[in-house]
Amino acid sequence: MSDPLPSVGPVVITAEGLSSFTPTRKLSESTLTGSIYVLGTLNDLPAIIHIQKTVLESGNAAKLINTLEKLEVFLENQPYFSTHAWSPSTPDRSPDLQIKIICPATEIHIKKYSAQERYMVCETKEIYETVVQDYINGFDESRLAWVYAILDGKKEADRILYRKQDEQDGFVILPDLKWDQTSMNALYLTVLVQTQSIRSLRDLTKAHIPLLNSIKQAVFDTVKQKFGVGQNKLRLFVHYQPSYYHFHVHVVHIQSESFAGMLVGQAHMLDDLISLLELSPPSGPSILAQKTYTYPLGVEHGLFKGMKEAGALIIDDVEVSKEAA
Ligand code: G7M
Repeated sequence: MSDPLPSVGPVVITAEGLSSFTPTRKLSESTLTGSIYVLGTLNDLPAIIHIQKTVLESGNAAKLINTLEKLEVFLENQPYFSTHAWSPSTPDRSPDLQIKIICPATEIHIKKYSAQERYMVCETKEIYETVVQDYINGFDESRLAWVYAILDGKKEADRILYRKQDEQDGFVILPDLKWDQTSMNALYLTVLVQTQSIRSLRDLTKAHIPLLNSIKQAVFDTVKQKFGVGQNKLRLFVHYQPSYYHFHVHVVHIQSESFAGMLVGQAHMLDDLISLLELSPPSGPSILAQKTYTYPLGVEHGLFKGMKEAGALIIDDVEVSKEAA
């Protein structure tokens, strides 16, 4: 199908000229970069405008942080804070920045957010029992303070979307730290279970199937009722390894672009977990407890050294033949 360019004179682009841009509709948006493609007309000509903030250069980022005109904190769960911010040029309009703050940040936070080399590891049941379990048992309780503060109603109480009160089967649904509740395509919720007995998906048993199903149903009902988003638009998944060893489920809109934590290897669909539990033997360890997990691990991760010593790192020992080289 041919779609010839209309023959018009030279189009001159100036800030003044753009003031007459009339938007027709949004064509697409990136939840990752916050950029938008808008269709409209410019001097009666159809025009597509892609608008995106320029990538911040590190020197400018610090300057921007020092000179903000206004800041509104919408999540406070010390040391974690999420805010909307206004840079100096836009104090009276909608916030042009979403700033997340960790303060006071620990050495572990610093390592977590530092660019680092990552390697594939293969975690068998034996490696779990000899390396990972010790790591989880030694996990500093204070790192879970934010979770307990939410479950106890001491933090983020006004953000709770749903709460089922029960020692064994209770859970809460609330917006994740990463979501500012402005764009539905970026919807990101977290479900925290009440029980402290499930530290990771390896601890799930057949007995947890009703809990997992009731989480699913409550998420679908809550998201539909509060945000008008249908269950066929949601991805429910669980991390392995997670950052926090208190069982929780991630709920993300399928239009949301990939966070690193949504990649295969780390993200496990909740439905797959339920299915594997259903297929597990009636008694004894579940398939989830016994299976091997393969995932990338950063060299700064607390598990890395132990995994390396236990031989869990996948070795790059493929011999390249002369022809292939
Ligand atoms: O990687 P892991 O599966 O452990 O993910 C933990 C999730 O909890 C991430 O999606 C975080 O963004 C989210 N999260 C972390 N903190 C510290 C908070 C918090 O203080 N409040 C809320 N609402 N979510 C958090």
